[in-house]
Amino acid sequence: MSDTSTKPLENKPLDIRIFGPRASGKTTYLTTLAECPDGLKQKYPELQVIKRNDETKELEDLSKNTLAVGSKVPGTTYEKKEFHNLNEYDFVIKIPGNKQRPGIELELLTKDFPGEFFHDIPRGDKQQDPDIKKWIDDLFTTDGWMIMMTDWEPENDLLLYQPAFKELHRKLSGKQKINPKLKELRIAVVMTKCERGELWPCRLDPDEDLFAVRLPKTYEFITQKFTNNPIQFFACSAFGILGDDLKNFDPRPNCRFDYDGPPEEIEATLREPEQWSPYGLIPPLYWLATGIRLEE
Ligand SMILES: Nc1nc2c(ncn2[C@@H]2O[C@H](COP(=O)(O)OP(=O)(O)OP(=O)(O)O)[C@@H](O)[C@H]2O)c(=O)[nH]1
Ligand SMILES: [Mg+2]
Repeated sequence: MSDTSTKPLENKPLDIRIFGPRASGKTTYLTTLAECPDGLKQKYPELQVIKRNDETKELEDLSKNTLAVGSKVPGTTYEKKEFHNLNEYDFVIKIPGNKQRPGIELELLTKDFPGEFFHDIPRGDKQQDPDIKKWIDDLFTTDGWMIMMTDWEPENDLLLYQPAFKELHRKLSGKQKINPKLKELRIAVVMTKCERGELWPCRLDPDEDLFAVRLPKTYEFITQKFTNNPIQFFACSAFGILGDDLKNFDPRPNCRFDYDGPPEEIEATLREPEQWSPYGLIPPLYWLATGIRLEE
């Protein structure tokens, strides 16, 4: 018999930061989580996503007005002076257990940074704006990071991603000398938009088949240097494919591209909102909370 009960994880909420380059799908991820479309519930029967504050409830409204009707969420505004006004989301997520995994009830606190923040990280202490430094310092007050990337610009492997991880590693190592508890900070590195045809077959082994191949320098740096912290690689797609259960199998991406220009300006929307079945949204959260990796 499978055990579908959920147990509160700890008294302490899981406080994480979601960051990554522009248009990597951070806000869409959170909006999809808030919406919890039927396709997600089919994968996790009895999954409950409770929105605990107004900002989180607004995410669900955002979904109803955008993703669920086939348009996209707006980019997150980049206003450095607004640090204290970044939205703070508060969810309770009840993930049912089964034979393979214990059910958990997880309170998730999170902030969603605008992508420009990630592009500022490699500039390092000396060149960073004092307002950006506040955002960087905030990263080290948390339990975990979800770093979201897409590989639409492979040259960014050396120009952006690896330098950003170098700077994060430098800061983290320095801070760990003063605060060894920071060695417990978990880092989930997530390849988003993996419904794309060339990525979809690789989603099951994202380390070897996505990161090592698409972002080799970044992958090499992370695996060789981030040895003090638990770090794992994931693949997800907020949109998913048109039919990923055996009865209605249809491997075409549930995605429509509306502009054939630079990657950050490509507007992707759900092709069939009625068939919305996100992939891989829960495993990074479950791992950040428990250290246990779910396969979906
Ligand atoms: N194909 C595909 N496109 C996606 C997916 N998730 C988001 N997008 C699209 O990617 C673009 C950027 O999504 P956002 O969620 O705004 O990205 P972001 O990381 O929050 O961007 P910033 O706030 O500008 O940093 C939009 O056109 C989305 O519709 C996905 O799973 N698949
Ligand atoms: Mg955003």
